[in-house]
Amino acid sequence: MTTTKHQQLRSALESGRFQTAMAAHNPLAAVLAEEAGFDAIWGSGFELSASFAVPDANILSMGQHLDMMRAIAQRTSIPLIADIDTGFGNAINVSYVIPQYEAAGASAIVMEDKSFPKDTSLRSDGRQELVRIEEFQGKIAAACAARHDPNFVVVGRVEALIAGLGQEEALRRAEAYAEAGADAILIHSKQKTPDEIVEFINGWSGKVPLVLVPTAYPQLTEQAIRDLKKVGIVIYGNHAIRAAVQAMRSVFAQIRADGGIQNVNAALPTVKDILDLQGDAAMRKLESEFLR
Ligand code: SPV
Ligand code: MG
Repeated sequence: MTTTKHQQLRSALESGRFQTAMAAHNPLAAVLAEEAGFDAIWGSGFELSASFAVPDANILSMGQHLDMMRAIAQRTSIPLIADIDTGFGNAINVSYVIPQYEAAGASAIVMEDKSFPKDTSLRSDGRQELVRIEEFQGKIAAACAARHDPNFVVVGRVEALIAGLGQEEALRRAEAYAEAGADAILIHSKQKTPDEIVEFINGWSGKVPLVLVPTAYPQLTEQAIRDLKKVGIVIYGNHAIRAAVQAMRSVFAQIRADGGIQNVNAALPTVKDILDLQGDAAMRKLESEFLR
């Protein structure tokens, strides 16, 4: 029997095999992340919002995110970890949301303990309002009960450090969410050094593995994270969209400056490269088999 993407992710988490996940805002970014050797795709709300040029604050609908997750899962063979923000409502909404993400091909969801509509975590002076611990436990339990495949992974995301509520509250929430059934805990920090995260990790019981998103403290390398022991997955939360913005800005500016594409052309991927990424070979095969 072949191992499914869900099994692959769960067995890595349970056996302590460290996983890296790269953000994607569309299937092309996801294909490139898989090609680069990441273990999983992060179906980032921040990236998708940015790709629509709107804030990451539940401005996009769940349907827009879900459709993108389905498109990403169809074009990749590594597990997809879907960012479902706050779960789009209360525990009842979560019960209906999870089967849709599972059917779309996601292998995991990450749900955060903020109130709906959320504000993005890394914005300075963002509106960071958390729901009650018991309420979020209900949402975690609802997510676990709603999955069809027991290998589908439910990650509870603690925003207490982001909200400035301190280590004790963050640890209390993490413990409560693991108690409610979360398979892993994403602990987020926007401090510019890893100190806050390292302190949390040192205080963590280790009941379930942790997930980190080191955007704000990029100096924490994968090796340093591994050495901290309790972390199962590192997520690079926005590097696909930032790379895309950098590349487009630079190429667009050069074309304007040069008055044409004569100088940028050689430095860009070839059209053949893009055709390959589009899956051209598979279509040619279909043509030769079925076009009569
Ligand atoms: C995302 O990528 O959408 C995340 C991570 O949730 S962060 O933007 O850092 O909150
Ligand atoms: Mg997000």
